[in-house]
Amino acid sequence: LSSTVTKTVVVEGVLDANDALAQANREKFDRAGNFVINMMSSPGAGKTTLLERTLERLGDRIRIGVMEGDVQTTLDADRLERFNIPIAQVNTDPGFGGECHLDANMVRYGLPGLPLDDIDVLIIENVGNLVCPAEFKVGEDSRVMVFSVTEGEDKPLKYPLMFRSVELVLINKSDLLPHLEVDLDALNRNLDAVNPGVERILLSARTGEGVDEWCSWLESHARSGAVPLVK
Ligand SMILES: Nc1nc2c(ncn2[C@@H]2O[C@H](COP(=O)(O)OP(=O)(O)O)[C@@H](O)[C@H]2O)c(=O)[nH]1
Ligand SMILES: [Mg+2]
Repeated sequence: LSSTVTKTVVVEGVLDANDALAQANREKFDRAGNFVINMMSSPGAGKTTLLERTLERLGDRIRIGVMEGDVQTTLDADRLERFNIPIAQVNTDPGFGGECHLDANMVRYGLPGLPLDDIDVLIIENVGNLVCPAEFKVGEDSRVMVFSVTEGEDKPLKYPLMFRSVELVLINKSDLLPHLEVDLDALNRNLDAVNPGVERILLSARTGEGVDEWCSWLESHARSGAVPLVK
C-alpha cells in the first residue's frame, strides 16, 4: 500500500511540475498573441496530411506555425517544408528518453526555433499515441483530436481520457467508409458517452470533404482567442 501511495505522490509531483511549465509556455504564447492547438491522435490517423490540407487553404490568410513532436525523424516536418512556414522539430528520443508524448518542458525546448511574434496560430502535432499525450498540458489554448474511422467505433470507450480531454474530434478518412464496417452511429454514441456533446467534424484529408468546416472552426477560434490576424 505505501509504495502505491508513494507512486501516486511522485506522479502528482511530475504533473504539478509540468503544469507550472505549461503555464509559463502559455504566458509566452499569450504575450506573442498565439492561438495554440495541441493536436493529438494515434499514429497514422492523419494529422500531418490534415495539416497539409489546412496549410493549402489557410496558409495565405493566417500565419500558421507548426511544432512537430516525434520519437524520431523529421519526416513530418519535411512534408510541410514546401509551405515555407516556421516549423520546429522536437524529437523525444535524444534527450527525452523516447517519450510517447510531448510535455511542457519539451515544448519549451522547441520554442526558440519559432518566431512566436510572427505567428497567429501554432499547431503542435503531438507524438502519435492515444494515451500519454492527454495527460500533459503543454500551454495550449485548445485540444483537438484526429480520429480515423479505420480505428473502430469502440475507441472512445477504451481510451476515455484522450477523448474527454479534447474540445473537437476530427473524424478523418471518411472516404474509406464504404470499405469498412465501422458503425458511425455507435461512434457518435460512444463519443457522447465519454464527452457529451463534444464537437465533431467528419472529414477526409484525402478528398478534402469537411476540411473547409475544420478550417472555419480554426479561423473562428483563432479570432475569438483575440488573435490579431493578418490580412
Ligand atoms: N484514405 C485516406 N487516407 C488518409 C487520410 N488522411 C491520411 N491518410 C493516410 O494515412 C496515412 C497516415 O497519415 P499521416 O498524415 O502521416 O498520419 P499522422 O501519423 O497522424 O500524422 C498516410 O498514408 C496518409 O496518406 C484520409 O482522409 N483518407
Ligand atoms: Mg504525422
